[in-house]
Amino acid sequence: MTTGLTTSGTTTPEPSGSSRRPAGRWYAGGAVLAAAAGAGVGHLVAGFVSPEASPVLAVGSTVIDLTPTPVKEWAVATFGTADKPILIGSVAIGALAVAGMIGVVARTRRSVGLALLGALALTSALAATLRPTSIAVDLIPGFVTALVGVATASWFFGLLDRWGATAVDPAAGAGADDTARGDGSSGRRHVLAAAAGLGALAATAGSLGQALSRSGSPSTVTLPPAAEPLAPLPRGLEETVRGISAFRTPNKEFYRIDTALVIPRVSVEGWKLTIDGEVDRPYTVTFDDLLAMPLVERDITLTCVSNEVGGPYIGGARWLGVRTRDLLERAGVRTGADQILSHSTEGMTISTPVQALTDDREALVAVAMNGEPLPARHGFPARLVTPGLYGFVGATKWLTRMEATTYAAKRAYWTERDWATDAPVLTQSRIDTPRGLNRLDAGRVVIGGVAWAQQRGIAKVEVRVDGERWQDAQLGPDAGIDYWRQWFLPWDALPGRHDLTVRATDLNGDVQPEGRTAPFPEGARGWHSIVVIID
Ligand SMILES: Nc1nc2c(c(=O)[nH]1)N[C@H]1C(S)=C(S)[C@@H](COP(=O)(O)O)O[C@H]1N2
Ligand SMILES: [Mo]
Repeated sequence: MTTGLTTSGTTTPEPSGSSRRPAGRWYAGGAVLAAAAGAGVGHLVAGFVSPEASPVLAVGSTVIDLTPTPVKEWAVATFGTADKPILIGSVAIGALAVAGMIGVVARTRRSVGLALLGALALTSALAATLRPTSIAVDLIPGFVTALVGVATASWFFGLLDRWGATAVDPAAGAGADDTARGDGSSGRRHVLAAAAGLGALAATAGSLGQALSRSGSPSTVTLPPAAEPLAPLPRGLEETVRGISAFRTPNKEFYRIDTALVIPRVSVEGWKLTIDGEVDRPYTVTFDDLLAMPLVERDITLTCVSNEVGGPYIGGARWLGVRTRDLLERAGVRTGADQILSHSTEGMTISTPVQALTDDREALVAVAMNGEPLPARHGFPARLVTPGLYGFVGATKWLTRMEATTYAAKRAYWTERDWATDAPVLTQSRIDTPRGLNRLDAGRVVIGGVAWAQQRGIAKVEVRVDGERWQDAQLGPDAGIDYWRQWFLPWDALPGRHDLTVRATDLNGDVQPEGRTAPFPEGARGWHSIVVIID
């Protein structure tokens, strides 16, 4: 009689022979490897059916969707663009840790453990279907993960059990020094080989899946020239003022903000843009149809509403695209519709006033950025660019549908998360050089930066050193009211600690307000101020 069978009902009797099983850590390790193998194969399958539905990514995306806005803001502010790798890493480590604990359970309660492991994997299928963008096939990677995870775990646990049964005292030493016993040592070798196999399966399947979801499109498209080309952008101040933002932001340095954990890889062949909803003549165009429409060039500065005063989420580019006005006129937006709800291939929804997409500002469905097809991360093959509005209400990437509707009838992704419904870009200015807290030598220092007030234009930029009077900065070249202005002011710096502050005035004569507001819900206000130390 084992003690397990003689104890009272409060303890569940262990299955016979359980005391001869290897220690719990072997089961924990096996469960971790099985979970990794499951996730790896799930990731590979997702590469074929739906990259977004990869188990870890699906959970990560759902975490993003469910995260309260202030926490999201904090994550962007703290981790910048590293926020996504950090999130993916945390989800993966968390899931593997849970799998490890389940492994310990599975040592004595096999079916409970396997069921828990399956449930863990199925949360990723659940997460994938909870996404606003989900499609039926999104269930597949999670199910495959569960299937492979449970099957390999059950197989591996079986090896452990058998090893335990054949070794003389595996529970004590987990078979550590049973080399003298033929059975025990071959059991141990079996187990280690199986573990290595599971690890290899996880790594190979995972990296194949990664390669698959990366492969896709851009590069191959050739774009026709603009029907209305612009003169080349004037030379910017960056050639003379060191440290100032380039007048035109190179694509590689352009900020990226979106909720996509994997950059959608959209192939032009399959891509379509549909214009429907409250319109008289709904229609759908292919990429070639779009390129056959008159293409115009526009210099537009794009800004994120989450940009803090002095922050980096802004860039200026020359966009090539079709006027949204032309596209919407062809469909005939009905009176009464006040919102265009744009949809992206990965399910984002962004609301833009019909007014902003049909008036003289000439918003675009852009296909090129700075002379190249849109990079995948910036919305290939087509995106919305609306001058004067923050990106979250006018710059839908991976655009695939523009639905005419009303603000009363439909709410967009960010609106549901309490951001402003309509958000014109606020006048702002930023000191790029010197950098805050820099130490500099006394003498001539050039203070420089950028200022923007899309749709209104910059009239004046002023700089204040400590408590002195405001001095007018010199403005750089002008590329229109929708584009930022560079500015600079030479300064004879004396030793000591100095506060430098900048403020801009728009062409309406409105001075940028001093009082700070947080980016949420409609953009940050306030003057950018830095401290420099002069030696
Ligand atoms: N599909 C999609 N489009 C999107 C977003 C997104 O999350 N998904 N984010 C928007 C936001 S908040 C901004 S600021 C701009 C940023 O564009 P960029 O990444 O090209 O700079 O894209 C907008 N378009
Ligand atoms: Mo944004």
